[in-house]
Amino acid sequence: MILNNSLDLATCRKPKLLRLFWISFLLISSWGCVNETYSNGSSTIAIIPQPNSVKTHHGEFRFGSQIQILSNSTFDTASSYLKEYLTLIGVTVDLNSQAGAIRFIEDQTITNDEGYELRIYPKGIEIKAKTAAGAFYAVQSLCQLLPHPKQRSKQSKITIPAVEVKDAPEFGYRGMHLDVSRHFFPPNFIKKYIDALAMLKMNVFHWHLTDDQGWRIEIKQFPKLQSVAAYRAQTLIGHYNNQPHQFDGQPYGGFYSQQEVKDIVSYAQKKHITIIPEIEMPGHSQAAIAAYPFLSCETTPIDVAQKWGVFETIYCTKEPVFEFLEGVLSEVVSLFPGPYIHIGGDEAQKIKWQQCNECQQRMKDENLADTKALQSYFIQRIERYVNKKGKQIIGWDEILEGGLAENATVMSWRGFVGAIEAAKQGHQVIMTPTSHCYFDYYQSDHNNEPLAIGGFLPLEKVYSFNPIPSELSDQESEFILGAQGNIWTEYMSTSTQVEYMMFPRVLALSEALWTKSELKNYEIFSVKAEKFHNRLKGFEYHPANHFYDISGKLISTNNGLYFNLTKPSKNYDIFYTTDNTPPKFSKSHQYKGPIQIFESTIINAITYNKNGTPLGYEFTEKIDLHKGVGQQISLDKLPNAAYSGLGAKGLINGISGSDSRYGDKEWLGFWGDDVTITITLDSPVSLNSISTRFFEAQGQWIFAPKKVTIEIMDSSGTLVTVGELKALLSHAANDGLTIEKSIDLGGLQTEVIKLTVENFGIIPEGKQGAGQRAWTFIDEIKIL
Ligand code: TNX
Repeated sequence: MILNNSLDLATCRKPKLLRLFWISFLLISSWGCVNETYSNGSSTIAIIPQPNSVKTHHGEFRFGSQIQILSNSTFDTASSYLKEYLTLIGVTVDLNSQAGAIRFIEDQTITNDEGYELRIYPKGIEIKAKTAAGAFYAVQSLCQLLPHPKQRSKQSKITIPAVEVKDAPEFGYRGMHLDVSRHFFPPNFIKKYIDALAMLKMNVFHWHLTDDQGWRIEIKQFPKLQSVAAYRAQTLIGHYNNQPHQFDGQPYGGFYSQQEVKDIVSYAQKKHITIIPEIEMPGHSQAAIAAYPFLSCETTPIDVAQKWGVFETIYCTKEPVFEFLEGVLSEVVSLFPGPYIHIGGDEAQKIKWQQCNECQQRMKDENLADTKALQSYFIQRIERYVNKKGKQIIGWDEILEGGLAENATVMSWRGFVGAIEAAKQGHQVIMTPTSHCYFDYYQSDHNNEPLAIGGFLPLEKVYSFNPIPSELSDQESEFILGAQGNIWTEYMSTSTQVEYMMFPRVLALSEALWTKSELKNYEIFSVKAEKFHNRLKGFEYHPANHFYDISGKLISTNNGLYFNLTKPSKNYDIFYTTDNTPPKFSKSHQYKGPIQIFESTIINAITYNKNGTPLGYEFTEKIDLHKGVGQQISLDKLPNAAYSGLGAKGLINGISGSDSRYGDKEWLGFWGDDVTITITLDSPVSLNSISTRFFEAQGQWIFAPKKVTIEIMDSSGTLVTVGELKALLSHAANDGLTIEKSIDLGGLQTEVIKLTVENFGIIPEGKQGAGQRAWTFIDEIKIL
């Protein structure tokens, strides 16, 4: 066997000692050192996530109808994956022979355990890695250079260009989560999901197995978790915000048997994916309580939840609950060989604990100041048990409240704050902020998008994600293990919909986690992603395609206002009109550059392919040229990162956001904060009126502000109050709605306008999110 005998291509020096195999290999090859650094996504070397170094060379490797692969048992997962792939595309493989055109080589000098080197010569392919995982990732890169099964036509020869790839990941934790409680997905789909992660060199699958709406893992000691907790009587129809709530009347449910779990775990192991099971506690536990009412404080029977949200009934802190959970965890621990068990910890309402004698007694006995400390006691007890079983716990960032369990890893979802706090305390952190990682949010703000929970997370924003919070020192950053994307499935009842929400955003996440930030480039990525889209379809996935959707942006320059149209794909042209007619596939309607805006205008635009067939959504934007458009604006607080839209400028860009969705790029969201907005005009103007837009969706914790005060600067430079907007709250606003209010100013002159927007405050009892701070959502401020 020829194992440690390869070429140092980095320097293009020819080694002195070559075994016979390699001499003949080289003599006939036309390999030349081109050193062309990868720079263009449309090149044939389009790999996602982008590798550290790609150098193309002259020549290509040509596959025949048969090939030999030389490997050893260390690389079984990689070589058998490759064999399967090649077989799919019509190449017969002879594995473990004494020689091979494809050779796996163990190389202990590769520093990163998941790193690899892949060299494609005209006469053969060489894969070097230190570990099985590294070799597996080399194979993933190689497969992306090969056709996908549907692409392969029987006649054509398969060739791949000569290239040298040297690669290793930036982050060790590269994950995706899937909620199988709100909707259940069969074992075969879980495997298909794992397949997709493997293709993208992701290495963790976070399996959210229990929640209020269904318990999905067989626990042999507690059979009612299967017979009762795994099923709900019916499911909410439409969005939670639509009132009154309606239900489909259809029983729904399912669970994974322990045999199925074992099978999935071993399937994932072969793809170098660790599964982290999540058993939620103390909140999001209504399904288990429906099966065993003694688990709650009140012990009164309840149903498995039929709608979404946060529920007050949670596990009690009495002794039998811990016995139950330890019983559950003992079985879970034995099913999952990975190092972590996720114990939830999020969104636990404490009201029942406040009213429960046993919980109050527990607080006295344990000397706990409040119910946050009681939650901390709960998690710490569970942690001790899990640690005793040889595993570590992970919890959502609420586990920081009331004191963090000793060895816990924090999953930071409510932004970056939890991550910063945990890392500063020396705890490991997994990033999954809603702002960049919630793939249940809309990916396009077009009205035709399938119903989603809300929010707005387009591909480019995922791509821009940097898992390291800027507030951390280099040393503290070491605690950031990586990140994951979350797929909560309240609004995804089919696996097709899960795929639609997952792709292409998971491609962007994979690159944000694997690739060095200096090598990231969105333009190149989007070209590669468009190509990858066909590959996904070849594997029967159902990815979303927004590559031809147009987005527009108003730009204010010294020469006036312009409107810029862009789309992710570089293929095909945009056609547009400004007279509110549909754009034609004609030279006169072709977009060549930013459109100058002189008056209020409606822009219609669409992408046509070469034959004049429209692609993607039609784009329409109404620009309302009021006196504030393109002027100076500042805020005393940044909007929440998940709802930062176009930033302050978006409040005076002449464009109003959606009336029914607060997540688009026009709306700004502030969580619990008052905010002051200052608009400075180029020169004094006479003000007839000012109008503001707010969003209200009480079911999602969004309330109109308590009050808005409007001040203007008078000629002496003093700010004077000229109006107040009050009683903005709509009492019927469980439905999402926009509140637009205007104030008459009768021609007052000013250059500076200041709006102070006072947050609603704490959400009252009886409403979703009771006790939490309300959100304020603000859109266009029209100055007339
Ligand atoms: C918050 S993220 C939740 C989930 C919901 C999700 C919807 C987290 C720890 N809890 O229960 O499904 O929002 O986006």
